[in-house]
Amino acid sequence: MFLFEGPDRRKEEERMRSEGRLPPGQSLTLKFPVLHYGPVPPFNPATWDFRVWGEVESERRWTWDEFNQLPRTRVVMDIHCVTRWSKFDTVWEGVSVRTLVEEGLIRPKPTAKYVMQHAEYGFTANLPLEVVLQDNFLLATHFNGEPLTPDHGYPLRGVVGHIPSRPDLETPYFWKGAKWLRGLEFMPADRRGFWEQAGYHNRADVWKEERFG
Ligand SMILES: Nc1nc2c(c(=O)[nH]1)N[C@H]1C(S)=C(S)[C@@H](COP(=O)(O)O)O[C@H]1N2
Ligand SMILES: [Mo]
Repeated sequence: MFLFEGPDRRKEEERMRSEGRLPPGQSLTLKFPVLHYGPVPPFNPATWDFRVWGEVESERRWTWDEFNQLPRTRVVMDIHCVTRWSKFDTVWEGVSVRTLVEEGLIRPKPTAKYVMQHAEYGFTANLPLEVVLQDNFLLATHFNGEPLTPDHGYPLRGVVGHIPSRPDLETPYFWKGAKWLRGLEFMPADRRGFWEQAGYHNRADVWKEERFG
């Protein structure tokens, strides 16, 4: 993956290492690799919806048009894949779950402790609620100023990454963001998602190299 990226890659990698932004065991890529299990799903804006259910005061369902009326947020993050590539200063736009909670658009019950992302074809990814409410987790529609491409999750995906100015935020590996996202389930207890059931680490902290469970 790294052989043909030229001399810029190594220079950039050294810079990130010296700035303390390269987690252990990771290499910088200038590309944006595509990784997922199964096919890329079609998108039909007339039938697509986004649902919120489980440990919430009232369940929610937004159509694609309605989802696009929600308050929007832009986040710049470094993303770290468990397969050892890292991509720096990636720009994401979309909807912050924290904002939805602050605006009362989602009202988690006090019993809500974990969140499952539910994507097309039954793909799932679990995170603690406290991580989903952090500034480094976003329901993203856009990458680097453009709508997501189909293979990166169009029209909507979860993303989680590292904000260099926010070392206080827990940073899980990038698989903890589900592409082709269709809903969030608020849960009283943890359940393992797709890759977590397949042997990957449940918490997946990049700085602790929590790759496998
Ligand atoms: N729906 C879905 N989302 C998914 C996956 C998947 O298999 N299905 N794989 C995860 C994994 S393992 C990774 S590393 C990232 C990769 O995202 P990318 O293809 O945009 O680089 O997506 C995550 N989200
Ligand atoms: Mo992955």
